[in-house]
Amino acid sequence: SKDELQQYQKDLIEGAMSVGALQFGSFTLKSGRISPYFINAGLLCTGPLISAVAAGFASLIAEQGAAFDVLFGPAYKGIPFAAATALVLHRDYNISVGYAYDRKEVKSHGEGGRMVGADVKGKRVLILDDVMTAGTAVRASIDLIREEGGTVAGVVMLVDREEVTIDGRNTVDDVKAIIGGGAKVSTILRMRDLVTWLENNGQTEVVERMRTYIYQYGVKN
Ligand code: OMP
Repeated sequence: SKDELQQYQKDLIEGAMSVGALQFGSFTLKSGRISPYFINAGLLCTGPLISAVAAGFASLIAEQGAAFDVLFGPAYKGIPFAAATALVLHRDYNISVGYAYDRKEVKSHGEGGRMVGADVKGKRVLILDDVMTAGTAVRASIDLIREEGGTVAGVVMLVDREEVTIDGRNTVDDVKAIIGGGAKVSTILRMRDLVTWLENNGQTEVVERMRTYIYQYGVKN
């Protein structure tokens, strides 16, 4: 039986496809894996799309219910998402939090430092990012927050590709264990939601290629 998708999930998938932020083909990932699909969240760069993404994140955060002070959106693609989500949390949920992001390059003049925006020192920080595959990027964010004196409160992702780490463990379980304290890792869209959408839209050939890829790199349930 097919899982039903929420309307906002369908809207996000279709919106992403319409601007090429979700593509099917053959793509080499950061982990070296050759994937039949790729999400380029940087292309979700219109008012309506960032509005949909931020609304999805805000709803996920409200649902997750983790207490936190600062939203951290890593450079570059996490930055507009964290800012827009802080705006929606304030406007629609009466939740007031700061947002912060990092620099890709260290600045030696002016105010210096690796971080921009809300101070994370001594704060509970929720990490918000675009895509999680083998967990390398999110682990780097966790390390950065800790080095800057913050406590990681949890993770929210736009897309969880539901894959294993480089050494074959469940990425989400691995990230939860690194954070500790029963932290939650939540996502707006998972690999299985993309497959459901493809099935519902008769994309049999793409579904086949997705399944082959999942067999190789997907989390074993
Ligand atoms: P991991 O660090 O392996 O979890 O991969 C996540 C990162 O890979 C993201 O932050 C992106 O930089 C990039 N990525 C995408 O943007 N979209 C994808 O569909 C897949 C990847 C990827 O390389 O795995």
